[in-house]
Amino acid sequence: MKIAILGGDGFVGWPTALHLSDAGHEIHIIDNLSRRWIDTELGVQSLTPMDSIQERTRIWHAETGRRIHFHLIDLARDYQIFKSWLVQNKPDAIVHFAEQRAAPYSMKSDRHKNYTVNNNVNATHNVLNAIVETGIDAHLVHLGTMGVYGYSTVGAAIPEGYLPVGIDTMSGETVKQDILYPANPGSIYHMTKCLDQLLFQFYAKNDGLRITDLHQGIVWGTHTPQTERHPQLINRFDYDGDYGTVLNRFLIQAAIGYPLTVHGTGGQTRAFIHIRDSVRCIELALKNPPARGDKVEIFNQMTETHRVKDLAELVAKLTGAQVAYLPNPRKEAPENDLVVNNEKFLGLGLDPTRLEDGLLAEVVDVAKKFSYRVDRSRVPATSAWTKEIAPRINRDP
Ligand code: UPG
Repeated sequence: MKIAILGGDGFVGWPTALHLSDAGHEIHIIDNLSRRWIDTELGVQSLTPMDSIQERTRIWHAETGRRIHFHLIDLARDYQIFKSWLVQNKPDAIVHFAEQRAAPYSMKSDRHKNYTVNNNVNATHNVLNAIVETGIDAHLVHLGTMGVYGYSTVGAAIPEGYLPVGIDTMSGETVKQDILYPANPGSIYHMTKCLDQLLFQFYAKNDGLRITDLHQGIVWGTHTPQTERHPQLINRFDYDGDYGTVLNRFLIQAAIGYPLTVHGTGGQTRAFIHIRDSVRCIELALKNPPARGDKVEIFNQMTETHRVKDLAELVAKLTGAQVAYLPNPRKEAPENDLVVNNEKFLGLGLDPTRLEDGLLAEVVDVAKKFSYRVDRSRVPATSAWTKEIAPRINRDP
């Protein structure tokens, strides 16, 4: 297949590009390199030393003989350029990662809220609009989030996208209907992914677009077999208070002797997936497109659930790190249960990497190896969800 990877320079986009290139597909990365600009804005850098995208693709070609093409396009702004690109290249599939993906970054200030909404919603709408306008028959695979469901304690498993409900009619009958699971975002970033869902529903219904939305859990790890082929193919690894996700943050904190930053009681239960499984799931989704006229296909892209507190204790046990229970900078339920249905990917053959299989190797290989690159002052979470929460954040555990 000829596949366009929008946001192919990012944390999940880059290993996906390599994985799909390795599997024999023709890969075109479209990216505005915004993630690199945000590093500059925040004054942080990836834990792992990352080369330019051009250098990365050059090394991949030298290693494998395969080419990955790079196109500098801003999807939220350069609609006409993207449309022309589609007409010229006619990809069979488009994988869409091109969104600002950090909840804390999206909550930093009014400017960051506006940026996240404008960037994410425009990018998604421009992609859908351009597919219809150019008439290309590309399957769109979007990286969504488990965060669209929210984390309320209803005590029932979260289905894959759609909730079967019975609606009582005026004539006293009960009509069965599948509705989109009620959206319950916990940040401006997560809210943009809820808005994306509605855009997908409309374009699938109105224009018959073939769309798959992947509701992904929190990714941990950094390597895939392809990124390990050469030091310059290494994936990025974020540890800072805005972009670092919880388990990767705990791993690097343990490596530098920084108390593990648990928000509140750590009773929050979340869904997780290893980066290796994430790229495999995207390949499985590409191989199993919905038919034209079908409803949006939704998968829950996660493999296990854990409480934040249990993860901290596990990392502490493995490494001897201290655990710090800090005031929570976020507005979220202090405790929740979470049961997620992920039968579809398991049914398609996904064999998950379990936390207990890979955790220690990641600590040793990545966190310890590159710990000399950590700026400790960037570890605390400084982005508060509300003005009332801001003064309560303890910046130095
Ligand atoms: N948390 C801590 N300590 C930390 C960081 C986070 O206790 O140092 C808590 C946080 O309060 C939350 C949970 O851990 O309860 C998860 O936070 P985080 O790992 O930052 O995940 P999300 O904010 O849910 O976002 C990540 C990705 C996002 C993706 C989502 C998938 O950034 O792109 O959509 O995971 O669920």
